[in-house]
Amino acid sequence: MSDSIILYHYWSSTCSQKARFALEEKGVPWASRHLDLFKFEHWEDDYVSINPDGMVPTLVDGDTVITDSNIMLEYLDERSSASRLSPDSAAQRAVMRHWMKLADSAQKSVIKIGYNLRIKPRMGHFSHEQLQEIGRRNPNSEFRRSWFRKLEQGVSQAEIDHSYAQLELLVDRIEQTVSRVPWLAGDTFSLADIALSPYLKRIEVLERPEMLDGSRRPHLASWWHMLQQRPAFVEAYSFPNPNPADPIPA
Ligand SMILES: N[C@@H](CCC(=O)N[C@@H](CS)C(=O)NCC(=O)O)C(=O)O
Repeated sequence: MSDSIILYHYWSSTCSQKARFALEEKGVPWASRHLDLFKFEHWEDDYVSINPDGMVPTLVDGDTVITDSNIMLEYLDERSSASRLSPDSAAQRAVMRHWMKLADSAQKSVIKIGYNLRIKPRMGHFSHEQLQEIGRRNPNSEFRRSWFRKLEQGVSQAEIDHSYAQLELLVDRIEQTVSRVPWLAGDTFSLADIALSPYLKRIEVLERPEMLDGSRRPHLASWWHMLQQRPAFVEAYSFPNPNPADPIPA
């Protein structure tokens, strides 16, 4: 095992945020390898040789390479027994994993909604032809097809509305849960809270932040407040944006 874990990540990628949050909660020293997704550094050969999908994050721990953020969370928690982030009971761990799956669905929703708001403006200085050229470097044929579909057709209002409806279901489910127990998987803070946190943070900067208002969802609002007070949250989410010219500040 190497001295330090290496995390390849992007400052505002939701999956990177949850990986950083878990690293900080576990108190694990880690070395940052920041990849600028809008300089397409994640599609360069060296990186693709460790993550064939050309996605962030990737966690490298000696010979162990993990390319999925939920799996990173479980790996980090099992790797050391300090500050356990999984409940003791099998039943509560099942609940925790269910929330982690819901976090993956939330990621799909925020990516759809964020395309016009956050992705397109960051690529605005490229011509259409340049973007077509760049897109051909995407190493995963399925993701490449989806990248080109969005480039050529954009994301429709119907898809955006559907994604917001999915997020509404999610925040309702959170509201119901944390009206009964303090944390998503029960009595203790867990990987479930970590996994959902980037999607709440992202909702704040999309077009319907009122979804999180205490007047609408009081229990969710106090859970979200409590989550953001954690020193590990503050550290993970304050990773600086290395690009001062980025048109999207948060
Ligand atoms: N299942 C992966 C998904 C990773 C993922 O979707 N990463 C996004 C950033 S959050 C990415 O690298 N996007 C770059 C691209 O699509 O080109 C995980 O949970 O780590």
